[in-house]
Amino acid sequence: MAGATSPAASANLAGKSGVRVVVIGDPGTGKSSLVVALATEQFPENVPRVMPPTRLPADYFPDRVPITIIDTSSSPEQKPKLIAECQAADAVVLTYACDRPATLERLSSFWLPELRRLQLKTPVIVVGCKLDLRDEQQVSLEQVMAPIMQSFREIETCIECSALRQIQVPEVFYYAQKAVLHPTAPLFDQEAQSLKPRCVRALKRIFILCDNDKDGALSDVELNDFQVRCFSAPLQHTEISGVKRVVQEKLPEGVNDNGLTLTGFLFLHALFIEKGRLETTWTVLRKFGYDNDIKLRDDLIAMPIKRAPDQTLELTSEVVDFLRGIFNMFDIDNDGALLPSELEELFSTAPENPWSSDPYKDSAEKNVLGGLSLEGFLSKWALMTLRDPANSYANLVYVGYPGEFSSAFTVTRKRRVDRKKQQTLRNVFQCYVFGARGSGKTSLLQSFIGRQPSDALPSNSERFATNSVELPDVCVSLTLIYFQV
Ligand SMILES: Nc1nc2c(ncn2[C@@H]2O[C@H](COP(=O)(O)OP(=O)(O)O)[C@@H](O)[C@H]2O)c(=O)[nH]1
Ligand SMILES: [Mg+2]
Repeated sequence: MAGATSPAASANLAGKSGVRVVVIGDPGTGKSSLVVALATEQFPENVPRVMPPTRLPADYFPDRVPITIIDTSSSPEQKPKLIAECQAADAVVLTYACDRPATLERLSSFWLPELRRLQLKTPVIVVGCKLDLRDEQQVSLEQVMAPIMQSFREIETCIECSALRQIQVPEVFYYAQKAVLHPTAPLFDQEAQSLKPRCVRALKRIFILCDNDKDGALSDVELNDFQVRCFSAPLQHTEISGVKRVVQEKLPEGVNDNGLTLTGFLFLHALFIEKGRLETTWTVLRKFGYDNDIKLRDDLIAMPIKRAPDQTLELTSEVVDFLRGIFNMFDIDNDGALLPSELEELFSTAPENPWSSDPYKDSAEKNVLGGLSLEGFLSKWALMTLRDPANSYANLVYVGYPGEFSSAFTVTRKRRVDRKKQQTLRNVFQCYVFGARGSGKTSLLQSFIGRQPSDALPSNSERFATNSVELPDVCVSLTLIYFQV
């Protein structure tokens, strides 16, 4: 489809029609000439002070995403416009002139701090213009830029170009587009020179999903299936052994008799990223449904179930069975409780442990070792489902639940109907007690848990109560959960 945005790219554009690049920098550094040279493939003898917005067609670069380039003026009266353009941009091209070292100095003394002051998260491409005028005796670009890139991590790439000689002009905007579509920051920690935790967690989940026989390694067949799924192209036998050889040379534990291990898989991705091949890792992540924050895309976890305000969602027995299964799988020491370390391992394929903060943190009883019982574990899932079904579903998927949203949750009957029939099918009840601090809310709820008569329970059910949770200031909530047994 001509002019269409590729699915991988559109997943990242969040509804926008293309990438917007703003070109900023000191006057006379060559901004406007750069824009004209790109659009016309010629060097303009005379350029207007500021070029009107320039649109590159979608097929200009292989990613098939249209680019709009915004030229700017750095005159004081244009400052509000400059700021507005920077705020609207997906990437910033920041220029200096190779023949004027003062303009290079101004990057760290003025421009980069100014962008920081605006609290922009946009990637920056630093461009040395007028490469044809560069003094050959000068130190290399790497030497000049290394300290600046060290202090300003928002710089994605630096490059030199000449609009006059048509050297590396399209490359400037290719890198700008690449920085938007395949950003480094979510994947790689430049300081530590390692994959970021969220990236590791997502890749671990992908690895496990591809390890069909669950032997902890990707065999040649599994590697090939992975390649076909992500890149729509099979791997040759020699390519597979080549990849494994590279890994094994650098990291012996990256490969074992069964194939590529998780360590090896992660090492490979770190290697791609270090070599600037970010699009490889991004393509893999996007194929498995991840967005730019390395979370599952909203449309994949959106609630397809319509419900009235007085209806809530509860776990189906299918999901409860699944959760019992993973509870037992991660209860390594088989003591009927998940220790904090076992729970961390269970959620190690999710972006983070969803229960590490309130209101889930202390919402279920723990044993003396800090272990969470099956009852407490299920209660937390029920509580999360009650409060935030999309997040609950996302976490089910992260920990390996293969089913659809609609098989994970059921909608309770409307309260109105319950009242008329004087009977409820609900298994989860949440009550709130309001009152001033210290007036006895928590003790009231605690004694309620102890005293509730068992004949009030639905037949054939176990009752679990999450601990009461202090909500801001004047409210305490208690969740009572019944599971059919
Ligand atoms: N030699 C050389 N001169 C250039 C190049 N690019 C721009 N210039 C010249 O530098 C001056 C300033 O360029 P301009 O595009 O107006 O800079 P702006 O103020 O940043 O937009 C003009 O005289 C251009 O002809 C280049 O690549 N090589
Ligand atoms: Mg100009």
